[in-house]
Amino acid sequence: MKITGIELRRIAMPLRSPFRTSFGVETARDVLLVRVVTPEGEGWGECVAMSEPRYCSEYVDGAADVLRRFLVPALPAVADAHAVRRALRPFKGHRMAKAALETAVLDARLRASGQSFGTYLGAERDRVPCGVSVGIMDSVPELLDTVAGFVDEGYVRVKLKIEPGWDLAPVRAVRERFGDELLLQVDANAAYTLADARRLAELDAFGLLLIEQPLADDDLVQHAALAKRLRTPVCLDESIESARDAAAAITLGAASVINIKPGRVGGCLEAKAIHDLCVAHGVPVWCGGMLETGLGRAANVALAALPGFRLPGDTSASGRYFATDITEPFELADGHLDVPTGAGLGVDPLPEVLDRVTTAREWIRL
Ligand code: OSB
Ligand code: MG
Repeated sequence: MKITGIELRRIAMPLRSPFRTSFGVETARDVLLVRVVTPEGEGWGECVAMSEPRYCSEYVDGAADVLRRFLVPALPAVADAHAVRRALRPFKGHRMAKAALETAVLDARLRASGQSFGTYLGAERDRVPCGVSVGIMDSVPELLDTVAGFVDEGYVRVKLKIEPGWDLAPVRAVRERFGDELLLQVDANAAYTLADARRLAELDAFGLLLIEQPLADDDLVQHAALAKRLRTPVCLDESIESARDAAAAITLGAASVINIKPGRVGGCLEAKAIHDLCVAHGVPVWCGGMLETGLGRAANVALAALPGFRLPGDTSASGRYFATDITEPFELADGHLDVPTGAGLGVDPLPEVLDRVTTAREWIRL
């Protein structure tokens, strides 16, 4: 498949409500989309980098820069996803930028051959159970109202964002209000240190599914030490950028569950490799999210249908994030999202919506 050009398109998507984590508050999603154009058709990839390098070192302007300066010029003349992955390997890091480009090429390929992402990746389900990630709030009553709304909508699992000062009280309140049956987990986005182990162990009383990324991204050794002091399973997000990282974390005892985000690990191929590794080690995985639009969501939902994804993911419906998505909205039915069955990602950007939210376009001819 010959690529004739690449479009980098920047869009601004207002969030329905501010999303607060231990690393910052998001009120709008600033998204870079990659469109690959070939004689046989086009393909799309969504870059999950955020405006500022707070979740990880990548950020949207940096991703656009590395794409136009290094990654796009390195594309092989005849591109398939594996060849793209090999061609990008010499450039260190920038996994979110690489993932967007790899996804766009894979999408173009699969659209041309009529195969869906799900089928290509090895999906074994036609719908996936969905959880919801709930940001840090100003008060516990406000949190309880928000969680009640999501539970009423049918979400099968709730994840609470935590940080020092917003941990035991909100978890206790949600448990008391919604009972022991609610599947509940927490995500600290690296806000604690090992000195907080005693406090984190108090979360053991609440029967959480897992605690996600309690400590620093680059500290597997301390996560292993913490895991020994908790009954709550430790899950890693930010720490896992590759299958090698996942293997190290499992070997060290730093993680007994892994959150897989295709963007964070450099694309669906690496995500699948992590999945396969975890299945081989009996480690459950689930599909995380980065507040994606329908394009990124389609890839996540396809991935989440693989057999090792044994826990509900942060694959919420479009309406949890945006008043209007750039694709047909993903809608929750009985707590699940359907895995798209159409060719490639199986969803298309709606041209009028896309144009309305576009803030910049750049065409790179190859
Ligand atoms: O840590 O999982 C995270 C959103 C942005 C950046 C990091 C994270 C998140 C979420 C929300 O928790 C996941 C989603 O609903 O897309
Ligand atoms: Mg996380």
